[in-house]
Amino acid sequence: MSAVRVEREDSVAVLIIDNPPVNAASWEVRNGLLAAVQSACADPALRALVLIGAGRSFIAGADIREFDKPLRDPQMPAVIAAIEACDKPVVAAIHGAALGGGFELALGCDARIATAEALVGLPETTLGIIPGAGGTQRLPRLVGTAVAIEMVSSARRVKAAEALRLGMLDAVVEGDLRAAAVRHAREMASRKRRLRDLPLPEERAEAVETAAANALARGKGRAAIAEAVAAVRDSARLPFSEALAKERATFQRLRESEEAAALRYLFFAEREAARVSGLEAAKPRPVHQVGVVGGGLMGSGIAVCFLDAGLPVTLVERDQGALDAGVERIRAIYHRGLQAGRLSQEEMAKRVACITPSLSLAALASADLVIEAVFEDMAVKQALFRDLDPLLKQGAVLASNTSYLNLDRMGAVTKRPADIVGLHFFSPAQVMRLLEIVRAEATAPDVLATALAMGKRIGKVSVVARVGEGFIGNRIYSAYRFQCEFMLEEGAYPEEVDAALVAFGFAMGPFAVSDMSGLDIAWATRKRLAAAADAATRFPEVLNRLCEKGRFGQKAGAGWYRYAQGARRGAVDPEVRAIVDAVSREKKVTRRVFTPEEIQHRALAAMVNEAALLLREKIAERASDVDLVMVNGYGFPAQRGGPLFWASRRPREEIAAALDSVAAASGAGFRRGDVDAVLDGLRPK
Ligand code: T1G
Repeated sequence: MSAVRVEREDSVAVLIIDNPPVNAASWEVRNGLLAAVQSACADPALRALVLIGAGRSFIAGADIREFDKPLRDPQMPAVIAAIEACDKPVVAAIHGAALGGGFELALGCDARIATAEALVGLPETTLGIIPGAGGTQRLPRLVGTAVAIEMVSSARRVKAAEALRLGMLDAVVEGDLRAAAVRHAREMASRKRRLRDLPLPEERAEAVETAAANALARGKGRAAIAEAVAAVRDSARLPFSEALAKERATFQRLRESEEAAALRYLFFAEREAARVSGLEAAKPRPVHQVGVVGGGLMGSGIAVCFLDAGLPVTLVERDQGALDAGVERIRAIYHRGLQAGRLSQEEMAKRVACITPSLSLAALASADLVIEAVFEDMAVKQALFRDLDPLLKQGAVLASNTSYLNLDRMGAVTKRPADIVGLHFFSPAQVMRLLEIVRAEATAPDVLATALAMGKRIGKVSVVARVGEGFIGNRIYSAYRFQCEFMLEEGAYPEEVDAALVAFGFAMGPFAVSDMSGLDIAWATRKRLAAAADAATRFPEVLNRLCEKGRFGQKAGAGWYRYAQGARRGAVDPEVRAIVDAVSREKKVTRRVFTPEEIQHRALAAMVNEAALLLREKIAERASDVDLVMVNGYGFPAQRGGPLFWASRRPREEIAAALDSVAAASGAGFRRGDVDAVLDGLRPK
């Protein structure tokens, strides 16, 4: 079946784009559209055209799957040029998503009609590219340069009501979209309104400068953001055709970049992560009410995730003080949203009104999903599960926010182990996109399906992990931390390791992160791991020395760095260097200089190796799941695709050499994963 079919309504041709699931503008769609537009424009019996999508959307953008290869002609600019060359008005009828090339096609039309639930935007920079079919030239002619810069650089998806207000749409219609669009096309008669012919709206130069400065600051050196800002600014500096050609050339160049390849990989990895073995026939259980036990930092953030998704939340705490503090934390989160303009006063009031505070677990009797975020101790969690078991209704899902405890042991104290699942949020829970869903031995398929559906509903990137020490993320991050600390004993200093990994793209290095989260937590974990480890396992020493001196990080004014009162950025502390030197002397290690690249490769190779081990143990379902976890939960730079994707693009011998240095540093206890087999699955064919 052709991806584009044409139906006639008297003198109006209706071109229907039909390429499920989201009408991505594949070659078949572009080819079909060009032929249909050219034939309709040449037909004297036709006075106007309407473009409309079949199924759930207009066009979700170019077909991203085609981006690894040279794009086949006709390309989208040719389709749009045919529409602009046509002397009959062409109306875009938008429902669902009109994103990227889909919205650019609509901008190439003479009018844009949409339903209230439509979503429009140019999110190309999230894929490491810029709009390549005229979006950076036609959008400014509708909304002005400053707004266009904000839109293209933020990759924001805009709801129909706001798009209408901004002039991106000509009308938002209720009821039958097609009929409204055909009516609109008829009323346009032979009137063309090509955006390319419109002058840029008058606007204050400083508004454009401010928008550009904000975009570049937000873009933190990301190539696509800088290129997008420059392209939009070209709309005011260059003749239309010249700017259009320049935009396309930039798009093609960025499309072939490593950054774009990495971001495409992550796009599809997110969709792949939702496909979990054994769930093919499983149906999620309905969730209309949620219970959260524990209103601390994590519990309050978790409650906000559900409230933001429109779900009523019963928040339970052990005493009034703690309960009030929990509700206050939620209010504070919304207050910050209000001040930042992310939500209105009404919206805040509506969400806060959906909280039911309670001091009794019995208040959770009608909840469909209950998640605990209480103190991270097995006995405390088992006691809570024992108390909840007889109280919760049949079929309720009972979840734990534990970040490492054994879920099988937690479920074993209840009569409903099949209803138990781990929902491991990352702090701050209402901000961090990652949700590690932990599958216990007994977790029923429909409970796992419920967790995945809930993850999508609250806008998280959900990745399923099996029970194991540190699940996916903490386990890999621990291996990374170990290597970074071993390099201290061999010659590097914390600020050098941090600088090397920030240069690689991490927002913060491991030692600055450690100071922020507190060294005492890692110390407690180390002691627990050391107690269970065999004698051959080597443990780094410097952290212990710092903790023995009470240097627990920012909260203690000193950790790997020293912090002035209230400062969030630490200063290099000679005392730490002295401690590091002393440990090297005690271990009779001759200190040596590390290059930033060696630090990067060694730290990342440790991640890669641990990933190969946990994939072999089936803790994670697939390599791309691991990359999603590290990018969305541990600050791994998205433009690098994740540790496994990054390693799959490096020369084999380079990775092998880095693994050898990890093995040498880790001692006799080191276990080598089958890294090559894992990377071969990702290496370009
Ligand atoms: N290309 C190819 N496949 C796509 C696709 C696309 N653009 N968008 C979605 N899919 C697939 C997806 O992989 C999944 O497949 C299925 O559709 C459902 O998607 C020239 C160059 C539209 C909001 O960045 O944001 O245009 O897993 O699970 O949650 O300037 O998909 O079922 O096999 O995400 O309802 C710009 C990307 C492209 C939008 C729907 N466009 N898509 O969300 O479903 S660059 C985008 C989305 C561009 C031009 C440039 C979302 C959605 P499968 P889904 P959803």
